[in-house]
Amino acid sequence: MSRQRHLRACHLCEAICGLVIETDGEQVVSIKGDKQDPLSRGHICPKAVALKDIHEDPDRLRQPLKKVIAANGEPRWEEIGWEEALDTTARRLVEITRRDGINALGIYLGNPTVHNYGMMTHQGNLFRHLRTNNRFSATSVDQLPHHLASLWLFGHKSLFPIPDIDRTDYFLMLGANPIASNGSIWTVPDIKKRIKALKSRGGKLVVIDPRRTETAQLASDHLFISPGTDALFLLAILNTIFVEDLARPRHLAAFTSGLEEVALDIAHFTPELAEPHTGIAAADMRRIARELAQAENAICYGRMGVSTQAYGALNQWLIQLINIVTGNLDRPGGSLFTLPAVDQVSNISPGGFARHHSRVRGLPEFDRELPAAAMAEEITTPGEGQIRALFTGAGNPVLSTPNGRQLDDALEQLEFMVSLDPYLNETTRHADIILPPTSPLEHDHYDLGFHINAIRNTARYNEPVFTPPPGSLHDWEIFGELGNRVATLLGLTPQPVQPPWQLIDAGLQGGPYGEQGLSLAELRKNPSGIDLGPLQPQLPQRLRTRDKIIRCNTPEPLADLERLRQEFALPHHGLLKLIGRRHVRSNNSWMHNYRRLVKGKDRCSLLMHPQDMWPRDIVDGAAVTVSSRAGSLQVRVESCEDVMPGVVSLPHGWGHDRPGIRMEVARKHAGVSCNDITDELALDALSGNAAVNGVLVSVAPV
Ligand SMILES: Nc1nc2c(c(=O)[nH]1)N[C@H]1C(S)=C(S)[C@@H](COP(=O)(O)OP(=O)(O)OC[C@H]3O[C@@H](n4cnc5c(=O)[nH]c(N)nc54)[C@H](O)[C@@H]3O)O[C@H]1N2
Ligand SMILES: Nc1nc2c(c(=O)[nH]1)N[C@H]1C(S)=C(S)[C@@H](COP(=O)(O)OP(=O)(O)OC[C@H]3O[C@@H](n4cnc5c(=O)[nH]c(N)nc54)[C@H](O)[C@@H]3O)O[C@H]1N2
Ligand code: SF4
Ligand SMILES: [Mo]
Repeated sequence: MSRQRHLRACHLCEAICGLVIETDGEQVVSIKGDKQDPLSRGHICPKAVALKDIHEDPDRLRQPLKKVIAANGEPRWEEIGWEEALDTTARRLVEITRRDGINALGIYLGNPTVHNYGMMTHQGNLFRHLRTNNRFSATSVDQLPHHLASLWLFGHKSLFPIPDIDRTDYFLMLGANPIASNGSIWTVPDIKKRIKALKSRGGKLVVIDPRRTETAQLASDHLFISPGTDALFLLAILNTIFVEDLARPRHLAAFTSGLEEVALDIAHFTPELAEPHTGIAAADMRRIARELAQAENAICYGRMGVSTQAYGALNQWLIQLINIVTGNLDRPGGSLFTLPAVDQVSNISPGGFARHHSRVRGLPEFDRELPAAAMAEEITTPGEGQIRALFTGAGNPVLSTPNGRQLDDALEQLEFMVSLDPYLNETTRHADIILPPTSPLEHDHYDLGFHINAIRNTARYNEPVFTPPPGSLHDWEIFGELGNRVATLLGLTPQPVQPPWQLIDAGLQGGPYGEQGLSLAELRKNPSGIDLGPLQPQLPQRLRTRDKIIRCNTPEPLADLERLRQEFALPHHGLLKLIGRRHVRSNNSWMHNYRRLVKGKDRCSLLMHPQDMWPRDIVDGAAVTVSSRAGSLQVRVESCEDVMPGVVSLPHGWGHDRPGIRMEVARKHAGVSCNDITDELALDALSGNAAVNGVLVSVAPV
């Protein structure tokens, strides 16, 4: 019998569930939840089993590919050896940056980077030699506003207050659908059970969302909100708390300043002002403000829907101010900071904002990265600093960034592109070289990215399930190899590349639990993970601000109020607003190649309220054209009373029928890419984050 039982955390989403994986030789026999995991307690979702499919997928690349242009001009891919792939990549990157300057290199890193700890620890091995200003990542189509709010208020981009759902009485949730997403900037496996527990102990969950989502259906109360108007709602809540004298910062008062100024500056933003724009009655806003402020413990939390929209940074800042004035920050049953075993807050830079700007549109950097919405124009606009070579790693920006069609075209203009990715997909088809790493089950795992956002302090390390095939390289090894080649070409001395687990071991031993003996050896002995206890109040010590004070009167969002005031003084545009949606059997753009996840009814449809269909002569199931400033697409409409009238919803990450991709299952379930019509000019002007929600569109029968 070669049957073996392996313990491994799932890295596919932020819930980091513990898994028990049974194998027989090279085959995965079963994948189940690990009941011993102190965080996930046995929970898994349908994606966990897809780890087997990823591992076994015949389309997953196992060998580097090089693009060769045939005599008829058609591209063809040739498998090449690692030496040639790495040598060519290093040589081309150095040649182009020597000739045109360092900013001729663009870098885009996608979401799986943060789910793969070796990519986090080792990207610097390459990029410290290539310090370009043209760095981009999925951050600016996602959580950039959260980082800014944390930087401004708490002094570090990664100090995220985590909703303590298991101990709260009242939960106000905006623009999040954890039943589908399994939580985000909030590692909360088994959310359904936790919501049910909250309700059965008499607590309340109130969801504010333009769609009656799977989460909204479980909530005590759901209110539709018109996309992009949350800032008015949040201001009305905060304003009511001040006006009705409900503010009670409790222990936070001792190290918080500037609230009086905020109260004055927002006095104009009443529930009556918000009502016609949000679609929520002023009386409901007052009621929610009172309930939130008077609950013993309460949480205000907002995610993608309030982050990737025109007022993302203002929203995230307002959410934290609400948690502060109600005294619910740093309080059990409110939102607390974690104390992870490897403490990113102590190990990485706090981040900075607007220290330089993008060349073409003058958009601000955050944490040395520029908004992804500016990538295409930085490739196509001639002049000094134009991107001529691009490195993409674990990203699919053609499907995931606004106006992806424009980027799709722009990538063809590059002189050289290399992609660190296991698939030949919509983005990597433009590369000259694709470098495929080992499969997830072939490398070890420590969740450097998500223990920091978890509802309980825990730590878990797991060995690889399978031995990597001879000659294959992990993502971190590829970074190490490329880094050393680039260093040599630049006349520097190559450095030995330490495996990432050594860095984790050092991080554990030097971390907050190191003195109690936490080390990699301890984690190896406890492969289901070690429980480090519930989240604890840690303020003001945990703050990284000057003098350990939370300064609430942050100039940038306060100045942004003027933009809000002006926008909502304009007459209504009469267009529909496009929002996204997530499904538990999907994961952004890259998990559509596994039969068990895509089978069944086609999920890439446009949800539309019947009230919006009749006047346009649109019937259920019809093909419609959806148009925006950026472009148009055709898709099947699905009549749905769960979206707010005036709103249409289309998931992102589809559109797999482009020529030249090698993902056969995905191609058969192609769908359309929502980001063909999102707009690279639609941004949160304050942060530079893409506004992929609330895009103005018109819809007509085909
Ligand atoms: N199954 C699955 N899980 C995932 C992912 C996935 O693709 N599939 N992706 C992962 C990633 S990368 C992330 S970042 C997280 C995201 O995690 P979540 O933010 O929890 O997930 P979303 O489903 O994007 O939820 C956004 C919600 O905002 C609503 N919304 C849209 N516009 C507005 C608005 O203007 N105002 C308000 N109030 N609401 C609005 C939408 O209707 C939607 O319900 O999920 C992660 N988990
Ligand atoms: N309209 C709209 N657009 C959105 C969103 C939305 O809600 N609506 N959501 C946004 C959000 S939250 C995010 S995070 C972004 C995601 O945007 P991206 O990160 O750009 O895209 P993904 O779809 O996650 O693509 C991941 C890529 O990584 C590869 N990959 C997977 N695992 C590994 C690995 O271990 N190593 C390497 N080297 N590669 C790997 C996959 O093959 C795939 O090519 O999309 C954003 N775009
Ligand atoms: S919820 Fe997320 S972490 Fe848990 S099994 Fe599903 S994909 Fe994996
Ligand atoms: Mo994301």
